[in-house]
Amino acid sequence: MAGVAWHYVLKFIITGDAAVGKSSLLVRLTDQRFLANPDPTLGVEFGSKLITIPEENKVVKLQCWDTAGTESFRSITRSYYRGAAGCLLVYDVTSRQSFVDARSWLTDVREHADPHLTCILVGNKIDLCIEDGAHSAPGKRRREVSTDEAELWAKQEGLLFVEASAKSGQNVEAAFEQATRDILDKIRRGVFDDDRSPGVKLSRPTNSSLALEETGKSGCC
Ligand SMILES: Nc1nc2c(ncn2[C@@H]2O[C@H](COP(=O)(O)OP(=O)(O)O)[C@@H](O)[C@H]2O)c(=O)[nH]1
Ligand SMILES: [Mg+2]
Repeated sequence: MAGVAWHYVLKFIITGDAAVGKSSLLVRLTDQRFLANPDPTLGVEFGSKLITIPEENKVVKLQCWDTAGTESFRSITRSYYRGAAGCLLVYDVTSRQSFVDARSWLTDVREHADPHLTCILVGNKIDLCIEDGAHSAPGKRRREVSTDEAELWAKQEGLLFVEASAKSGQNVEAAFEQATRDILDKIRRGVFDDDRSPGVKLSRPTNSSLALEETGKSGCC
């Protein structure tokens, strides 16, 4: 891998109800920190992170887009979803409503994004849950969505699944890695290509490894 900054650039989108922790997951991924009182996201925010997938001997640059806009006006979604290879569909394990609403976010994703996009369902805020049988404690909440129920729904919908905490950092990088492995597998199988993945370009450099580059690369990343 000498001299190679990255082998692939993959665009990820993060979607789900307001306050489920989308921005916090992105900040945890890119900055390894957690803000108890983050500013609400204005429009679309962007974060970038290099990750290594050792068994593939590949370095991948994740470009992650985090929204607020779609929470109140979903009309910008088309441009937001365009070219995304991966999606984090986030709900809060202590909010049943956010899990119910994940269905309509998934409908939006299916309507606007590449049909081959890899989507991972992320149950966030597991650090908040009161353990089974434990009494309530300050700052803790009852879990409203069981792991089994979410896992079953994810399976039915063909989604990957993980529970995570932006606060503790548990499973945050793992969520992105799991989705990235799945995307790399699709690239290997030729699922993503120039015609079917607008905004994403596949090319074969001379060293015969596949490179995935965004077309019309902007200066932001
Ligand atoms: N305890 C806990 N709080 C979280 C977690 N993720 C986010 N939060 C809090 O939930 C609130 C909303 O988070 P934010 O990232 O702005 O949500 P967004 O609207 O989906 O982007 C903030 O007060 C965060 O500090 C988590 O994993 N655990
Ligand atoms: Mg936000």
